[in-house]
Amino acid sequence: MDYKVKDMALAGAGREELIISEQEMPGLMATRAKYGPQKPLAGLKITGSLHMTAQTGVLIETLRELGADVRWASCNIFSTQDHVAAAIAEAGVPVFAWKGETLEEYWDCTYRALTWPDGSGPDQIVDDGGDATLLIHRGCKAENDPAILDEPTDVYEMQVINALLKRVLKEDPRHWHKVAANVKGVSEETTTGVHRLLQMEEKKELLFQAINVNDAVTKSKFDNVYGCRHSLTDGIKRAMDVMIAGKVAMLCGYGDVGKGCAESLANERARVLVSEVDPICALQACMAGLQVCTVEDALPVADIYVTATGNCSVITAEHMSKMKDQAIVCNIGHFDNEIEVDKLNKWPGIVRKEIKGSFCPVSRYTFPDSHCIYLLAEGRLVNLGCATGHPSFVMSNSFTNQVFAQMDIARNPDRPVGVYLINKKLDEEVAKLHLEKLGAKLTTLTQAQADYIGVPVEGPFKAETYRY
Ligand code: NAD
Ligand code: 3DD
Repeated sequence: MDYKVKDMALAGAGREELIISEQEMPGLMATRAKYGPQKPLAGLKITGSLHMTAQTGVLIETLRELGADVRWASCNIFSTQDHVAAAIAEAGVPVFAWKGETLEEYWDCTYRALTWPDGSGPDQIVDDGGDATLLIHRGCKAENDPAILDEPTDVYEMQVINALLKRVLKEDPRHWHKVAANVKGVSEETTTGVHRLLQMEEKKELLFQAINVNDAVTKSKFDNVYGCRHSLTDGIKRAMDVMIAGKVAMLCGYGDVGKGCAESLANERARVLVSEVDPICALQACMAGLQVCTVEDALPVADIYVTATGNCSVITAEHMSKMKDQAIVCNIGHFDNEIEVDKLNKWPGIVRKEIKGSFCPVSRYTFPDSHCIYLLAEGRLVNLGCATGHPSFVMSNSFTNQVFAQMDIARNPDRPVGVYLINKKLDEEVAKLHLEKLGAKLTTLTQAQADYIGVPVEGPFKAETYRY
């Protein structure tokens, strides 16, 4: 079977979920209506590595409506909604995803989503965090120098990737060079994935063009902010079912995601503390009435910890050893290295008990001094590991940008290697597609007004460099 999901019997329920999501994703549905007949993606093989949720299901079926031949894997071991994955498989899409994958299964799913039955790879990629892009790039490096796969590493996930690449190398020593040569470009969904692309561009290692979807205003100032505002406390409440009101929450990072998380926690009437390294973001937190302090300052008082930085080791094992009894610790950043989970698991005398299984991962860690902390989703993003992520309407903005980016790559397959932004006019078109659903009515500039503020009557309305 050219798919692998949890249980095909769930497909009916998944289809119902997709029907609900379609009603809440006007941008994607309008894009299907407008561009579907032209089939702008016809003949193109597209691999997706993006959380296999109901919202992503609507994205997948939009790409197919535009003519693409799609294969899909999730970009996180806990974020798949199994009933939706079954519905997408039933619709004929090779999807390789289920909630609770092991790391070995996860990377094998990514490899299968990148590999068509004839052994060829994709023309284009939709990536979220850069794992599909990483596998191609590390594969090419390993084909040039197989010894890198034997370099010692204490990062277990890298050991898993190396083992997979050794297996592929044996089957075809030039597989990844052939795949990379055919890829016309990738559109990257998230902040951390864009950071990875920019680092590769800086080191002149990037092998194909990349569209930075994250920094479209209608993505990062919506999904990252309002999506997390909706889904952070959803994840915490489903995991722990504790009262958030009146509790002290320590939020690490006050960027786009952090701003949404602060609102999410404040809406539940938590008292929110913020840690930041950027003085401007720290000052913004102060202006929002939040106390800016360090994690160490919070240890005696905080009941809930949330990391939202895209950085590593923000909450250390040492921190957790000094937290209040019953503290709740979670991450909403893309990767699981914001919290030192490996070191926590190796803490002398620590006792770990899994509470709820992979449908909502919660672990209780008891320290030798008998205090315990609760770690949600094993330090992976809590809104998708313990809940269903952002709602459809806000994801419709992100994913309409994804479809625009995929069409842009299809129109410009030979664009020079580099990382590119989506232009402001398209960004504003995405916003326009979502206003009617909310009953919003735009005002039209007169020519005199347009001249006065120096913009075209039809926009774009703010300079590309404007910081929202
Ligand atoms: P951002 O760059 O806007 O914000 C990150 C903030 O963290 C910055 O202000 C930075 O100064 C701060 N920071 C960095 N290191 C820190 C440290 N050690 N201590 C305190 N603060 C620190 O990024 P963003 O768009 O907010 O994304 C944050 C993370 O969330 C990324 O990994 C992104 O990929 C991910 N993300 C997750 C979701 C989700 O649904 N779970 C959605 C969007 C983005
Ligand atoms: N992300 C959050 N909720 C999601 C959902 N319901 N479906 C798919 C992906 C979802 C993650 C996105 O916010 C992604 O854009 C990111 O991590 O930036």
